[in-house]
Amino acid sequence: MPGAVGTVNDIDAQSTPTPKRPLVIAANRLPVALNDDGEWETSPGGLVRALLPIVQESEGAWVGWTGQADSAADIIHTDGIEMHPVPISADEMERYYEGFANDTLWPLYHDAIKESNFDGDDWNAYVAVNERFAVRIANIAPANALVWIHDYHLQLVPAMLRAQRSDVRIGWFNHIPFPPLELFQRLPWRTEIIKGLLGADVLGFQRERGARNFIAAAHQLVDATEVDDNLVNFDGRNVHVGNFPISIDVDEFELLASGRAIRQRTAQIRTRLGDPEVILLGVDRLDYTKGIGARLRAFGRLLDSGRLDPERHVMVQIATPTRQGVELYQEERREIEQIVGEINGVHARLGFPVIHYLHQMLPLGELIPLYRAGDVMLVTPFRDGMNLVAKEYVAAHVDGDGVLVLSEFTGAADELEDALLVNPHDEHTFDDVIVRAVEMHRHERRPRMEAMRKAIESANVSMWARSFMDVLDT
Ligand code: ADQ
Repeated sequence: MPGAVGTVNDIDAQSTPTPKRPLVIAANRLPVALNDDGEWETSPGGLVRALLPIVQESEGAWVGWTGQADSAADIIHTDGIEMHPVPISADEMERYYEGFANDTLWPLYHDAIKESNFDGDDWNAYVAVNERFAVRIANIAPANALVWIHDYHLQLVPAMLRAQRSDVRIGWFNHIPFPPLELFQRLPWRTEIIKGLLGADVLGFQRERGARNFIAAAHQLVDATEVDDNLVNFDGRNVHVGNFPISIDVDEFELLASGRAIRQRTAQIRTRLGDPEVILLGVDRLDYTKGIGARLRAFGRLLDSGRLDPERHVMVQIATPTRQGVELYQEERREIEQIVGEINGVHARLGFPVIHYLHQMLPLGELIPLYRAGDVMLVTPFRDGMNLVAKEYVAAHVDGDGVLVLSEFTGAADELEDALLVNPHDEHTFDDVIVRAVEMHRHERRPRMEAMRKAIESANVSMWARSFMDVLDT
């Protein structure tokens, strides 16, 4: 098997110059939101912070949807860069975004843990929106630009753009897993997707396994041949296929987590929760891939059996609202809220819930003290491309303490080997691992946390961006 190339560990970000060519980013969403005064503001987030300076310095642009159906926004100027909105109608939002992207591709690419909906009209909307993105990029990209397309929403754009602009270099990065051939070939439009992606010069995946899955699919479905390590030939062109594990802004998390206000808030959170011996924490988008229900059930079983004690062990679950227009997400929310109610009904005491559940988006200033207050972090998805929450928890633990329980089905498990790895489908082991985490002595906790902190410090999100750009800019 070919070795991984282009991983963030290989490069030294400081010594890598900003590319000479302009950089155009294309993603489903623009990194902006309307503020209370009706002005566009850049949304916070590690990915945006890593990419914005490169776009600014290179005088590039960003192409994407504003998130509002039927909005006809003109070019948006924020943070010294041009944002080009791609309009999407209410019908397309239902068919392209909620339908094909999030009800067909999302479950299929996550091990088909839920049945995908295969609908020809949704596919047609996906093709139409991808074509609109390609045209917009072709119209605005400076000569010889680097175009970096993000994620599963835009898999047809590479070939569509290549057909219009032969001067630009085209990269695509998949934030979610790329499934094995056996699952991918269920997709009625599998050949179109593979051909769409092969229009790129560089295809990036979170894990080497994703890159291998893509290469196998490209070979089987369109007879693309692997000519060298991480190099696939199709239609007379070579395409680089590699893994580029994404990370977070480690310095920022460490800095924020070390501040006095955050320390005070951390102490306040502990008091508010009734000063339990151990706080177990989950932070996820409310998505069925994240395994929130299985995790809560494990906590409930441990309380039922007396292996955990509601007076000493308390769980906090933060679940961010997400994709609320999709039926599977509405079902997931109902199920999770029922489990929380059942467990609290049996094990809470007046004024002291045993599970504190918030279905809310939180500012970073609240999320970081929660990470710091969490003695045991439970990151247990059934499948996840990377999982940044795991890395954020480790970065926030500037105190060198804390235990991470991490699903082996996340990309992060490749790097965070000193977490307690778990198979969330295996109830018996899952329970044992949680108890082990809760009872772990500080002599074991601290070296494990130290090793995990080293692992993330050697690979931050800027290095990730540079490593991809290095391969694209050749
Ligand atoms: P997501 O599925 O969204 O991302 P993840 O990587 O965990 O998953 O990122 C979630 C982000 O949302 C984190 O930065 C976290 O801090 C934030 N968040 C979660 N709950 C929050 C809350 N209640 N309030 C505020 N912020 C909250 C997709 C893929 C992942 C991949 C990323 C990046 O599914 O596998 O790691 O992209 O490539």
